[in-house]
Amino acid sequence: MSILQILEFPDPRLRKIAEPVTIFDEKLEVLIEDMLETMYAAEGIGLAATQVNVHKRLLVIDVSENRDAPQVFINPEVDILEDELSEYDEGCLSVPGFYETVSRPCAVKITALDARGEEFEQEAEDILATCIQHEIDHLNGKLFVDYLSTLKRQRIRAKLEKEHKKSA
Ligand code: QAP
Ligand code: CO
Repeated sequence: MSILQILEFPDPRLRKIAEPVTIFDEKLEVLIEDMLETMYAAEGIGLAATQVNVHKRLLVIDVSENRDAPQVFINPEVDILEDELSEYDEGCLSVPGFYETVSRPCAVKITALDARGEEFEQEAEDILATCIQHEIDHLNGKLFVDYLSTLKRQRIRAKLEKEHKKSA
């Protein structure tokens, strides 16, 4: 297993639209294991393939307290179950050090494939609903900072660019 490098905002590769997964092979299983390992090592609750520069429609999530309940969603589709919105302080492994409040539908139904290509459905609310929507946004080239004001987004961008220059 290996820990993968996570792209950071404003890297333009985070804007790519991911392609559906069509091949369910050993290589996909290795990618899933590596994404989980990378997410746990970074102490994240969700990671989309886009963030590790793989432009395929898959994401991993673990919102459990004990960090022992990994979930994999391949080619996920989201249906909004309730118009009500919930607010969460969102962060992102691709936007390290920044958290801002974002509103999203509070209850969703996800249809996705598992690692073997079998379809499943799952209803989600609270943090899981927020996290899945956040991760699916990544697959569409979208980041949580896109929901903020231009001013806030530009401040975050400037601070991260400065840090990237320092460590380059
Ligand atoms: C998305 O984000 C999410 O800045 C997943 O220094 C986050 O796992 C959905 C992280 C919150 C809903 C609520 C961020 C770790 C992890 C950081 C993450 C950091 C270290 C973010
Ligand atoms: Co993210």
